[in-house]
Amino acid sequence: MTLDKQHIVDLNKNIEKTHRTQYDFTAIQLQNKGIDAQSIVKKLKAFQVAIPSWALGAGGTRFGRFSFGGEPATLEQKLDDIGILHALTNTAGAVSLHIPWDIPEDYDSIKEKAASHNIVFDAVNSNTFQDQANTKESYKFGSLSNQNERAREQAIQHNIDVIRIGEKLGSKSLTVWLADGSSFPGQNNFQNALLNTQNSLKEIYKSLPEDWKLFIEYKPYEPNFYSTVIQDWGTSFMLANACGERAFTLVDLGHHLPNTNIEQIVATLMLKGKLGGFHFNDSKYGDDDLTVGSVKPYALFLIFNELVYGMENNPQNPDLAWMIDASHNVKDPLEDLIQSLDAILIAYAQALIIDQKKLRQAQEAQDTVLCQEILQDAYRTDVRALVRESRLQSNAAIDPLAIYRSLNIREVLIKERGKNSIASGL
Ligand code: RM4
Ligand code: MN
Ligand code: MN
Repeated sequence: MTLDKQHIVDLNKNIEKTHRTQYDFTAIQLQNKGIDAQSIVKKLKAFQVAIPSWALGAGGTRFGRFSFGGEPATLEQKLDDIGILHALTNTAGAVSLHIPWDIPEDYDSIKEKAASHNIVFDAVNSNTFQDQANTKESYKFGSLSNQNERAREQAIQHNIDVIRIGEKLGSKSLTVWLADGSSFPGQNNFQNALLNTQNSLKEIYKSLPEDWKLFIEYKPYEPNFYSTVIQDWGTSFMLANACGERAFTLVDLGHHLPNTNIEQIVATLMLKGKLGGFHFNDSKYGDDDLTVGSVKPYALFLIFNELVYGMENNPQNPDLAWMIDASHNVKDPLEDLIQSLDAILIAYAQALIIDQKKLRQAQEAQDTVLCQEILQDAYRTDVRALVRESRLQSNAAIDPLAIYRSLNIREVLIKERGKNSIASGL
């Protein structure tokens, strides 16, 4: 199904008046602080987040997978789902493909379909955490780090194949996330595993087109529970440096041990010009892949503060590849993604209204109380009207979730695709 933009514009009329009152109030509040609301709205309108092709279906828990109706069974249908999200929010203008879950059969028609929804192809993701059909070597004991040279070669070749697929679609970056590690002490030689990984990544890097970037993701544990080869940002940073200037670290919010200061990691990487990609989600314990902002919204705001600071002050750092990396086991994925996109823009807007000059002065005066006041004043400002205004100005939905529900989109998709369609993914 394709959403008619005019339909959204018409439905907006029902709440436009209420919205206008709220927006005017917010704009005056901000004006009193010397902030131009329109300039924030402009930045919100430009912010685009890639939707991963594996997030449109039901995610599997470790113990089961609970389907819901109308899941997209083909890549075309996944693009249609992102098209719905983009029409409603104007924030989902990109897709990130996982290979081999989503290898296009007909490149031209896939490109046409994406273009019809105004969607571009962002980073392509390789997958060496599962054995693929028709491959000789197993990744049970690792891929790029495997002691078996043939398994390493196969994994390197897979990454090169993924680059070639991405080239045909207009992608400009490859994301590598490895499940490699060990579950028991003594199982692996740490140094060999790290060296193998470094050499393998350098091989992949050699095949990277000139205008491409390589993103190296890290994660402390899972699926291995004793050690992970690329366990933290430092290891990723070291490997990115070993590869070269087009290799970067990728931060996934769920890939940290509880209470890690992620905002400080962001600041360090951006200062060094080495933060390349960013995966949004939320978590209580680990790689929980929950809706963005659902558990720790203040932490998200503090992270955005560093991202905004870096985007404004670190020209040495490239533009970031933003993506939502979430899994939807309980909610309708489209509703969940609408909530995530909203939470991202809210945190971004809150970070944009921090008075950086005043904060700097307070820091210099060593006035800790005032520093906290400045941050929390921004966090406690209701910026939702700015986010809504950014959507209204883009002919997207003032309230995307309400329109999604009022149009019964899930029911329409079930009618189109059936109750039992299954999306590829985990
Ligand atoms: C991993 C990691 C990767 C994603 C896979 C599906 O935990 O976050 O980015 O590609 O999950
Ligand atoms: Mn991720
Ligand atoms: Mn993850």
